[in-house]
Amino acid sequence: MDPLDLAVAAAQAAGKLLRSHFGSPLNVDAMETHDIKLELDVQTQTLITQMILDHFHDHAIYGEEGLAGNQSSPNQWILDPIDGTVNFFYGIPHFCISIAMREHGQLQVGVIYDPIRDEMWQVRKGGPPLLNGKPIAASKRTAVSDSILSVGFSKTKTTIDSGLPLFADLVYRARKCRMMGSAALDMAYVASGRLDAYIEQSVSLWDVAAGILLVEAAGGSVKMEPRSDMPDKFSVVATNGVLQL
Ligand code: LIP
Repeated sequence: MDPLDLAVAAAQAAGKLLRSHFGSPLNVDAMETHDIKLELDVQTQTLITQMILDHFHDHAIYGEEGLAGNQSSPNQWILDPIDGTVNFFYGIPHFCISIAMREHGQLQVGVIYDPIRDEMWQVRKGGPPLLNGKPIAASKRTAVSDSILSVGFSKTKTTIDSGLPLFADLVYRARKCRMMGSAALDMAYVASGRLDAYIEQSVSLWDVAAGILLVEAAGGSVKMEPRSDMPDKFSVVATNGVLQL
């Protein structure tokens, strides 16, 4: 099976599971100051993992809810089963499934699926970025004063402290600043021209992997800097490619 078609099928199956639980009582695995971990996060990753390893027995899975498969494989799937888990828990219909695959470290396919709005973003390396089968492109706005931006604060006092000064600066300069709670959807919105930029001080690769391929294919640009103080965490600045931040 073609990896992109498999990623789309897995995202649709996961989306069906999430829709069936959305708005219902949920089993909470962990309730933290600025984060919530649901049993459904693990259940959904297990569903996606099973579908992938059924087709590609020897591939590696790297997901928010853990590792699976052959970790020394050059083919690695990067999964966020529910991006926007806190939104999901509170019944806010703004969350998604994010699936990416990379070969020898090079991103090859990316899928982001919003199961409530039934919006499926997909992209293959070198191919057109698509939303529900139609080509998309990043916006052309250059002036921050004309722009709408999304700023994320992540989950810790440290990341909030480091994000506040940036937010305090941009909120006066941009037309509007939003805080939407899903890094992957923020990236998809930049790729679709709905947002002109998305900035966050601390994300994991699974939050943004599919979005990186999508934003770059849509004419935008993504800067990822590893955080020296947090292993496997990155600061990210994704823009339409022309915005003068
Ligand atoms: C979320 C990100 C969001 C960030 C949250 C959290 P999760 O991912 O999408 O941008 O602000 O703190 O990291 O935990 O819902 O997969």
